[in-house]
Amino acid sequence: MALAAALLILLLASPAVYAADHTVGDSNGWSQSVDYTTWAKSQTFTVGDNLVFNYGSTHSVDVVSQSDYTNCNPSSPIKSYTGGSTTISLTTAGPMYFICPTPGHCQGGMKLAITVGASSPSPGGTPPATSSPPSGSSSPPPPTSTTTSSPPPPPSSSGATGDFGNLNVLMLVLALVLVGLHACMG
Ligand SMILES: [Cu+2]
Repeated sequence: MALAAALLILLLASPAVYAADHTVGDSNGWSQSVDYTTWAKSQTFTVGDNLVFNYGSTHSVDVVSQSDYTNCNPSSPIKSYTGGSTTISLTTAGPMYFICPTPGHCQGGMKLAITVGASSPSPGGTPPATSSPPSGSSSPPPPTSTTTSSPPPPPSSSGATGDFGNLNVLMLVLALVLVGLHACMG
């Protein structure tokens, strides 16, 4: 029971810790043959995700300001990456701008603007409620027992009102059997 609950909690919590990798340009990578405006629109960027740049030796990745993105100005990058494979983790919500600083490449389209959304809020809605018996169900009438030795019904953890009557009958039968056995032995 406790294990099942723990597993359920783990299952519900897992989407929150899941981080997506966004490969820039998909299979085309970071190159001069991709419309990154269109590509960016196809993605949903969330804090905790990673941006993966794959590129050839003639390219680099600069993180730049919005105006440097707009003007293709590579002279004052916020950060510069080289080496052919760069993974940038998206740690803050808001816009981010990238250009290739190789002369002419940004003007040719190697520029990327993304908007990082805040990490997903707590899982929307409450989990579907487990089946519960209707609260208005009529409870069985109090058992009228003629035997004085009938023990009270033990507290049932299942608590289903439907089982209550059956259990009481069972206990009554059991009590009668016990009384009969006692009479036989005595
Ligand atoms: Cu380039």
